Amino acid sequence: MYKSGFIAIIGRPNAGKSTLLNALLQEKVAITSPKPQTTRDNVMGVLTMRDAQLIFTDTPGIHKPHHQLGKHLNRSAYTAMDEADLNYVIIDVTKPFGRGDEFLLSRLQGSEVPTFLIVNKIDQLSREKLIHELSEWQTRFPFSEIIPISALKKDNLEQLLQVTLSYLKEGTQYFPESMVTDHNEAFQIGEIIREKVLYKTEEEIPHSVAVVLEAMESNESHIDIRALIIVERQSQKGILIGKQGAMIRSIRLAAQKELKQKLGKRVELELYVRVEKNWRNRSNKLMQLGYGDDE
Ligand SMILES: Nc1nc2c(ncn2[C@@H]2O[C@H](COP(=O)(O)OP(=O)(O)OP(=O)(O)O)[C@@H](O)[C@H]2O)c(=O)[nH]1
Ligand SMILES: [Mg+2]
Repeated sequence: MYKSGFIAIIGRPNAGKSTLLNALLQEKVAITSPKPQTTRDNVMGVLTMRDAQLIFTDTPGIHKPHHQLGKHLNRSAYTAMDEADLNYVIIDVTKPFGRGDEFLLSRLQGSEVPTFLIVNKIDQLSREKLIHELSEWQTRFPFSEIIPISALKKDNLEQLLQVTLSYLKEGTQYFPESMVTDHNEAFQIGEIIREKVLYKTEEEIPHSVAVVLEAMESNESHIDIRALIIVERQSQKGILIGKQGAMIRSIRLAAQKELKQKLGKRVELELYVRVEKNWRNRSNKLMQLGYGDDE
């Protein structure tokens, strides 16, 4: 019997959702970083097996929004959740249970699809503490399954897949075997550049940055890419460029290196920085950047 199903990966920011998606697919389709709210779009990842197809959707972390952008992020996660056959709620087990978790659980009340609790980052915890956390979580919500993993160390993922398969129903292969994600190359290139900004900058800058791919030209041996980095304030532009351009240069080199590996060609990357005041609260800007909503 061929099985298939849609699985939404949801949780609070920084829980390890995108790391889990990449680990399950054994391919990087979503960027990850230590900064919360790294993911801004739902990213689909298709895992095609001999007799099953699992279609995962990585989603932005659910949080209390302070901007239009934040509201859009939450809505993206809820949409994936509402369309799924199975939900993975992923938590960072090293963080104490709090109001954000309570809110997420309340949003799950009444859901008619099975919900797994994926207890992540177990590589950071002693066995005793883990056992304690697992028993606490058991009392908080009637999860269909509770599965401890380390997405980073790829620990217990086989078990997660086996249990997931046992919940999937008979279904067709929705996507061709060659399809791993729903986003095109341009999106992935912009995301890789944004990821380097997230790693190299601090405080409010990671949240204030958007990347737009302006031009891309390629031939057999190499590819020229021009991208614009948008920030919200002049002071952020200064930080991003750095002393004598040191910061932007280091972002460019890191992105170039990864892009070369990914695209298998020499990459010449040009980066510009522009200030767009308060873009995270301007719906026309959000639309332009692909963070708009239909409503
Ligand atoms: N130690 C440890 N770190 C992990 C594990 N999984 C993820 N991380 C780290 O946690 C941080 C956040 O990971 P992401 O995958 O970007 O988290 P996310 O849930 O997608 O975050 P948002 O997109 O912001 O909602 C990164 O620094 C990861 O390397 C794990 O199993 N163990
Ligand atoms: Mg993410």
